[in-house]
Amino acid sequence: MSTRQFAYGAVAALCILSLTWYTLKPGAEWTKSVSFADGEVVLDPSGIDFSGKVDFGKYRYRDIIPVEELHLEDPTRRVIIVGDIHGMWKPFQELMNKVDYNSEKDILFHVGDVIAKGTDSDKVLKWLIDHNIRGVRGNHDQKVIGWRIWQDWVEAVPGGKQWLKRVEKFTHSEFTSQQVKHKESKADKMHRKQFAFPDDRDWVWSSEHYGIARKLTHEQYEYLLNLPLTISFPGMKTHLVHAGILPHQLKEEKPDPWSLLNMRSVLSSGAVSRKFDGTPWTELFNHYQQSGEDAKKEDREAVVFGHAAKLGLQVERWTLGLDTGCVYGRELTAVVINGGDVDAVDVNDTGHGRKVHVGNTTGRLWNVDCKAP
Ligand SMILES: *[C@@H]1O[C@H](CO)[C@@H](O)[C@H](O)[C@H]1NC(C)=O
Ligand SMILES: *[C@@H]1O[C@H](CO)[C@@H](O)[C@H](O)[C@H]1NC(C)=O
Ligand SMILES: [Mn+2]
Repeated sequence: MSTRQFAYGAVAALCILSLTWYTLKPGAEWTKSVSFADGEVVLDPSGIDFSGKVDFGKYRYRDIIPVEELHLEDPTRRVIIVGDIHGMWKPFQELMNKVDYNSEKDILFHVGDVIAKGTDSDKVLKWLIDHNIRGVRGNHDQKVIGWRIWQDWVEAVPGGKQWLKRVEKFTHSEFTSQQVKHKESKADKMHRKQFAFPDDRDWVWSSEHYGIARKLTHEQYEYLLNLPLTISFPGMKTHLVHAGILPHQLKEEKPDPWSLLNMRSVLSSGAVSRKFDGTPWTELFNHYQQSGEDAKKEDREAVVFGHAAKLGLQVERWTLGLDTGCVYGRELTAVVINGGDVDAVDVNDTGHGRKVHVGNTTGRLWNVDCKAP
């Protein structure tokens, strides 16, 4: 089987698979509304139907940034895209200084995973909010969002707040231990069932993400909720996504969120994997963009992403991976774009300020060194 056949086979299989995911994922809408007052969640007086399922995703799918907003024709203005920050406040600020970020002239975007793992998630979030910075949701941002939705839900239900107080002191192993479960009152046994959260590795009781979620201000929570899964820049023929996206998913109105937040490779079965155990999605994506007739050239699109710290900087013609593992003591990287000449890219240049393709334009890479927390 040729690579090309494989690529198309994989893409076709994915269409089927994403349908299966929809039926498996807990996605039923929580149609009840809650409102906020003094940081407390209070019930909407219109009443709540507790029989519904909670939507732990609250996904926004796509933002489109019109070409006029980018000012690509103005040599004094720039579009900057920064890789996974993960609460690494100091290197983030160093990088902003190094590229001489000017909030009046430059437009900054991030590729998600702005929080968790590093020590200063709060400072990073505050700065992003203060500077009105847009970006996409990462899988770590999503874990925090999911927990916050769960916490707000539990507290909004009668008896939930008191129950949460009782169980919040448990570590993960205590919370899940048979001994603790055995000793619980009948009412608490019922609460545990009533407030069940998804049983998978993204939901770890008493985790760092749980704690960050608990401490988010309403403004910070709203900022995270408003991060879309993808941002499209038709003016540069480029899209932002946290982990990855396949060509057919670019055309879908609501592509499967889990793949966009977690994808690293695609198995020969067509399933998307969060590990590097299949064909890297970037290989399929670049192959798809490069195949086909000249007539298709106008339609070629690129993706800028993060998430793959293990592989580090990934420069290919139609994909650019910016997660260079800052939180693991490596570097924080940004690409700085101001409407360059595509033909002038030296594909063998590995030096600092290296020029790279970004869709139908170019940018230069900048980075700073990081110290693991
Ligand atoms: C990139 O494509 C967009 C949309 O077709 C177009 O408006 C823009 O001029 C192109 N940029 C370059 C540098 O060719
Ligand atoms: C880049 O390096 C490769 C392998 O060393 C070489 O074949 C190619 O000619 C080089 N390309 C440029 C543009 O220098
Ligand atoms: Mn990630």
